[in-house]
Amino acid sequence: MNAAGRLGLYGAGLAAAFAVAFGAAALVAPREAAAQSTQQEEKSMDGHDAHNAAAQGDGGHGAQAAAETTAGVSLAAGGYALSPVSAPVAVGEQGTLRFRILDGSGAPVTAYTPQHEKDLHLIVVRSDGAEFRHVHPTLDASTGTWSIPWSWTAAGSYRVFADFAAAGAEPVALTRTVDVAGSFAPVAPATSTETSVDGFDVGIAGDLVAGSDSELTVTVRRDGVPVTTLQPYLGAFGHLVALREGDLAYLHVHPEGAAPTGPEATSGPDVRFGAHVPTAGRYLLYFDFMASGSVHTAAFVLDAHDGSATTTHQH
Ligand SMILES: [Cu+2]
Repeated sequence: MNAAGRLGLYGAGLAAAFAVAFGAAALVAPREAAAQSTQQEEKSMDGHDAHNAAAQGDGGHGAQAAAETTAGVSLAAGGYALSPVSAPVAVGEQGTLRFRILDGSGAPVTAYTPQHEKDLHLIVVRSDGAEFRHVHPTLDASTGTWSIPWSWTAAGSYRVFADFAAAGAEPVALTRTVDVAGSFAPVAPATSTETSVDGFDVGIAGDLVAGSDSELTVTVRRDGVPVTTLQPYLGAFGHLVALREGDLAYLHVHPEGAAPTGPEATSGPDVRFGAHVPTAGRYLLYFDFMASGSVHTAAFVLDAHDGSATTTHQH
């Protein structure tokens, strides 16, 4: 499919909410949203002195650089902050993971705009990329406290990401570190484009090019047979979270294909994504999909190439 067709599909497949939802994060993938983010960034800079100062200090290029290096790596952004995260302190301890989102005055946020059918997406991953979880906690609207039953299965230093849009505000992804006592042997992520999960064989194809829009295609098979019965999950046939190795900068990548037409709709075996990665280097990718009535997560590791090294684009 040519670029124009792909963009068209993209526009049709993504609800307007997607563009609004992810317009603020320069890291984020959708082409449409990426284009929009530039405009919104300019607008938002008027209200953000620090951001403005950073931009001016770098001859006008700082805004882009600052946005690309800080998205999803801070506990405060966009006028909101992630409170300290309360969770069990040791492996195996049954408890609750709790936190609040605070506004600029320190008051807990109790009203949100749903993104992909949820008010808040919680991503938890160990610093080495292992132990990934993508879950949806419950909001106590009277206190603004988010909570979810929780226990750790492995020790280590974890990053917790809250991906949300407060009512009337741009979406942000805020993050904190939570340490879980005990010894752990970190896993060095090696490049991986094929994996097996819950009886499904899942592969990812495509080149990640720093600073460019890259198309990634995930393919799901079972016993060698393409799976064409992928089910809608959170308004799409799959969700892809990408984290940059090193600082775990957070990218929520979204499907390029048409959205499910209803709860009975099915798709597969391919799910396509648009990814915009800010820098060369290694990325940890987590593909959540629904099949046979339950959610599965396939993990991949891809290296992004330096954009300047690629002079021609081949398809
Ligand atoms: Cu989610």
